Parts: sequence; C-alpha cells; structure tokens
Amino acid sequence: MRKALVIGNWKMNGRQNANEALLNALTAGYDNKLERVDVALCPPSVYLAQAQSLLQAGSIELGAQNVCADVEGAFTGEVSAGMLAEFGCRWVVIGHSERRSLYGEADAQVAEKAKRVLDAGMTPVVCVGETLDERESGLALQRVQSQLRAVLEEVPVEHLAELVVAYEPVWAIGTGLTATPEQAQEVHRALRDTLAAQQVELDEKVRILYGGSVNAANADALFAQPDIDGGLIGGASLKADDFLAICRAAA
Ligand code: G2H
Repeated sequence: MRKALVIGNWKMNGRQNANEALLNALTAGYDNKLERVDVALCPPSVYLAQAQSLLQAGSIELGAQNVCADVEGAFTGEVSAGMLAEFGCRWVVIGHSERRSLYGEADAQVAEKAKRVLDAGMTPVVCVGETLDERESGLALQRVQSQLRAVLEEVPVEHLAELVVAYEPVWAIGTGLTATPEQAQEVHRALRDTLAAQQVELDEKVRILYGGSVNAANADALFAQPDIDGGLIGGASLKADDFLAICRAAA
C-alpha cells in the first residue's frame, strides 16, 4: 500500500511575513487525519531556513523546487543537494515543466539531478508532462514515458523504489485547466507500465502524484483514481485552507 503524498510548490512566491502567516496557519490546521498522508512544502530556497524553523515542531516536511546537477564549485547562482539537505529538505522537485521550458533543462540533466538528490539522502520528485501539441497529436503517453525512462535508466537499481514521479500535463499548469480524473489515470497507468518494465514490482512501490491546477474542489475526484497517490500543488498551496483541504482529500 502506497502512502499518499501531497507536496506544495510555492514557485517564486512568498515574503517573510506572508510565509510566517501561511506556515503558522498550516501548522495550526494540521490534524491527526493528516498523519495518513506525507505532507511537504517547497518554498523558494532563500526561505528554507525560515520554513525549517517554523515547521520544526510539526509533521509537515520540507522540500526544494530545484537543485544543481553538480556537487559543488563554480556554478554561480546554483544550490547543491548537500545544501538543501542541510536545511532539512527531504524532497526535491526536479524536471518541473517550468524548468524544462524556461531554463532548457533536458532529460539527461534531470537524471543527473536525481542522482545528486539521492546521493544527499533525499527523495527526487521527478516531473513529467506533455504539451498540448503532444496531447493533440496522440503523443502524450510516449512523451511522459520517455521522460521517465531517461531517469530510471540512470538511477542505481537499489534506489529506484525511492523515486516519486509527478505527472503534470504542461497544458494544465497554472492555467485553471485540469486533466479529467480519467485522463490523469490513463497517464498514471502508463507510467506504472514503464516502472514495471524497468524493475519487477516497481510499479507497486513508486508513488505517482498528479499536478496541474489541483484545488480543493477537484482533488477528491483526482485522488480517487487507483493510480494517483497524491498531488503536487502550485497555486492552491499558497492558501492554508485550500492546501489543507487538498491534503485531507488525499487522506
Ligand atoms: C503545476 C502545479 C505545481 P499549479 O506546476 O507544480 O502548479 O497547481 O499552480 O498548476
């Protein structure tokens, strides 16, 4: 049985005062029912220390939105996996479509990042997703399966079961459009087939999250699908009530 997982991706949002209010509201609203779900937040890296200190007494975990593919050295502006681990991160989102489309991240780089994250003792959350063009051309499954395979082929076999996958259709990100539960389920099933082809029973072990305009109103139906194990939540993770409602829907 895979434990549900909900991760809030704040993207490039936040200020210290607003973060404090949001983190305090989330901590106050966290209840026993949520122990059935792993809940994590990924603030911008400059706010990790603030979030670490405000979340330290509670059960909400910390993650990061990105990581450098190199270990250390002359990489101006980058943040290493070792640094993220030092600030209490357990999860690291890699290969988000905004990183792929705006910053030119390719599959090979995403695979390198996955290895750095695992080496530092954290869990990579590998994002995959097709564009609207790819979906309309009937290439959605092929696209996400090849993005996933690029990581699976590089990660040491003993670490494969630790991976988390996030399916985020590019056309549904921040647009208000959401894949229907059936559309999402079809892709999640195909991703499990790719996992199973890589290693026996890997499909049963790896959690696959759905992301893309998830909100308090549509979370129940998405999480009711058999192959959806939780969500990667952007906009709705900036409002405590909405994010907690989504976490409860996963419980
Ligand atoms: C997809 C998602 C979180 P949103 O990017 O990663 O964002 O929920 O705002 O579509």
